[in-house]
Amino acid sequence: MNNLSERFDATLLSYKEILEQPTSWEKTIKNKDSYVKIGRDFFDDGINNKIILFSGCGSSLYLGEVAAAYYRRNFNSWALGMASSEFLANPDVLFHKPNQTYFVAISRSGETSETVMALKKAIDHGVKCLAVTCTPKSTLATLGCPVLITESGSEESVVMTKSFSNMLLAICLAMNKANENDYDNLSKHADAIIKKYTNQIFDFLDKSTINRFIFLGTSERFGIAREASLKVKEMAICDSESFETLEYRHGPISLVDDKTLVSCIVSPHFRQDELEVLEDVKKYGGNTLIIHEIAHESDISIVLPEKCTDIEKVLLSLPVLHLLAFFKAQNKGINPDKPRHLSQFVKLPDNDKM
Ligand code: F1P
Repeated sequence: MNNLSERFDATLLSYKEILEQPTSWEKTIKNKDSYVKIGRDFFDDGINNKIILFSGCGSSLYLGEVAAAYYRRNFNSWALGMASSEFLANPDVLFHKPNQTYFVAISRSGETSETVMALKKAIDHGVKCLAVTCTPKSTLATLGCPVLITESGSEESVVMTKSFSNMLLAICLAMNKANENDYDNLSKHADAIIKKYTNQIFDFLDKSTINRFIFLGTSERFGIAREASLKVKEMAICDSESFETLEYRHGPISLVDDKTLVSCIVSPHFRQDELEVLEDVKKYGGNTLIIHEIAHESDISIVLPEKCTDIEKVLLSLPVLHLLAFFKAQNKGINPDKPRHLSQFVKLPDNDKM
């Protein structure tokens, strides 16, 4: 990676935080027992047919969507990720069954107005709640419900990268569906993937004139696609969208041209159908990036270790997608540490009144 670091600013904070993911994950995994303890009382407390609503804003919303899909898969029970503002606009609709509804509020800062207010509303409605944050002394963490704290995910950048993956990891650990040795090699794999693909991603963006980014995925991977799309907007100020993979054919594919990059985080549960969408993209002259455990014909093929569990593969897809957004920013001469119009969290003007 040495000569590459002469071609972009490797001293940037967001780059440092993207690369810190493997070591920070190790720290989060070491806290497994404390997460499992909190998670047992919440996710696995023996109450059947409950509905879990994950709430957040921006990246934390997409993280909630990934967590909800992971919960649905593992508990055969219903869960949804929703924007915190929905709970402010429709509290009586969403909390109409307080005995069956559980609520998870996710926020890196623990200060985002909508998420703090949504948690207060859930508590007021008598719903069982859990908070997830990287900031132990935040408002969210001190409202009185149990809290999953992921301090190793805390970051200085405005744009969320390692906070997302570490909070996701903590939530998955809290659900306690892993086998004894799962996650043991996760950090090593992440390091290897970053080392293997950094140059390739940089070179591809350097040589091409991509100006439209599309991210596709299903279930957990759809939440990742939404997050990857947000990274490109925030870091590189570039048009980007995300879709459930097969939805892409229902209209949006009409925009594909040689300046379009369609990235798909391919699911082992839906591989063939997703790969066929990418073949269509190629047919219409677009570029493709495939993240999967088997190498496939594409402009960039990121191969994940086959032996990892499904959620490990989901986590391993994040650093390369972060790098894609980061390098596009560098390629456009934009500083991703100073994203336009954005701050670490959004505080509404009437925050204190609510
Ligand atoms: C959520 C968030 C970020 C976003 C931003 C404003 O923050 O929406 O995802 O990048 O600039 O805040 P939080 O609630 O997770 O702290």
